[in-house]
Amino acid sequence: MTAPRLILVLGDQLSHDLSVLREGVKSRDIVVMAEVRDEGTYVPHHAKKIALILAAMRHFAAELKDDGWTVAYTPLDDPDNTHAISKELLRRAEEYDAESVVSTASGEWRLRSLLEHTPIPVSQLPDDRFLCSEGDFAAWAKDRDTLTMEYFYREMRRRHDILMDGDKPEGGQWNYDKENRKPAEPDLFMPEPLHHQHDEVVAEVLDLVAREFPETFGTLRPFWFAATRAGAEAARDWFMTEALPRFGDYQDAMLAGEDFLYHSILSPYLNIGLLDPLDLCRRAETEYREGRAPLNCVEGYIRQILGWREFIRGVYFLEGPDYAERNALNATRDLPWFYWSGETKMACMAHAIGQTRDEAYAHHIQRLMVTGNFALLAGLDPQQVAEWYLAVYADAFEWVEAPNVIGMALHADAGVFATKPYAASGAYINRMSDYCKTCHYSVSKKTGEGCCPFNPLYWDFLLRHRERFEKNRRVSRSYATWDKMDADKQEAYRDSAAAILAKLDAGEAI
Ligand code: DLZ
Ligand code: SF4
Repeated sequence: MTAPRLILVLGDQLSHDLSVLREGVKSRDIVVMAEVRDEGTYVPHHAKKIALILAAMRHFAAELKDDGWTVAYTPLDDPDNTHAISKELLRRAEEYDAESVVSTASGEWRLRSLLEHTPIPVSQLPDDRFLCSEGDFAAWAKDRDTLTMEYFYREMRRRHDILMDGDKPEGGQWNYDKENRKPAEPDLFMPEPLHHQHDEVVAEVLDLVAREFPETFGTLRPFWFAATRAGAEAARDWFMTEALPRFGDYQDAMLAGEDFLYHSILSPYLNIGLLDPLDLCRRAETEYREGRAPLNCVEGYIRQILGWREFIRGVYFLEGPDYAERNALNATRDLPWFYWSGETKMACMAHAIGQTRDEAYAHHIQRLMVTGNFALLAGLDPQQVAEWYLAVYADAFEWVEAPNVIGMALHADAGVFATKPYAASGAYINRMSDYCKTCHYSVSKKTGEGCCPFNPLYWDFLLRHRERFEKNRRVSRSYATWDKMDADKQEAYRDSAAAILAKLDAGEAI
């Protein structure tokens, strides 16, 4: 029999059909899994995110053992732990007399490169848990001037035969987004996501995280994420019946005190491999076909998974290792401390950040149009902002976080796929939420003391980047509005923006 190989399984690769497990030989190879400090601290991950990953890794390792694999598992507090993935591989190679390692390619350029440079040869197989391979995405993108998610999505619908009526889209339209922008009203019957009971593994991991990462961001307890496949599947079934039928209508809405609305909260499970993307799409489609959920909700949900999620990953790997370093708008302002503390008088920011601290979760519009929009308008350094998003969300891994932050929210990639900067004044937040009602600032006040900071910062942002954006058809109207404004009003906007930015620079809370 040939020498054993090590099979590396990372903390976001917890799927039984992982390419490297399909390739491995149970009777010969050793699965290596390691809880290491390097992965826990390359950004200051949210305590709940670390706990979810470690608890799910432990459950997955137990499932592999039950399935007949030999698993060399290093707990975080093992005295022999070297606290780095590549060093753990070397240690295990010596222990098991193995000369090579196979892995499924990581979702981050950083780890891919680290594994390439490990002294023992590591071959990295494609991660085919995604529905569009990196090669297929590159072929689709080749010869296109602009990368448009909508066209990619249509091809994915056809290719995977999801929500199709022959060769036409179900219902006659590909996209029902126009129906999905309703502001929400408080509703006594709004569903609460499933809260999973702790088992022994979770209880032990929570103690471990509290002990080993005492300074990390975020509230650890109460902890209600599932850490097993069965738990994640129960959360999936809950979403399909309880929230999907209203998901679409209110997917962009925000309400104070309602952290989840009709969102699925499945992305943390999906992104570590406990759920399968095609299965989610097919189950959502069944809800529509059997008359339990309307088409606009089901299509909107499927678009997030089959369209947006695959597209975004395609962009990350197509654009290359420097993608996360881009800063096309030369934004250099430091991330204000209130992104970590939540201590700001802006109610929208305080709500989005406060719930992020407590739940390691905020939905897409909070991320894009509140914290992301503020970062764009205030000219915050994209790398500091990206690090924040990567750290604070339980579902954040760089393949998904970087394009959403660097590309979509901050336009720091000069518009690889976003045709305009997602800049908005307070009016947008007021339309989509009830945050402004209780805010220290007045959303209807455009300038001066007590004005909503988003109002002057919006104009200041557009003016700072006039050369770049004024010919953009999707923004040019705003420049025309500015040009028609009285000089006094223009000056008041400029002065108010300068005062807010000066406060940020002085480290003062706003
Ligand atoms: C995010 C994370 C954390 C916090 N801890 C571990 C760990 O201890 N061991 C491990 O194998 N993976 C961990 N991960 C996930 C990796 O960082 C992940 O594979 C990369 O972010 C690439 O997506
Ligand atoms: Fe946010 Fe402005 Fe509304 Fe306050 S007034 S909640 S800062 S948008």
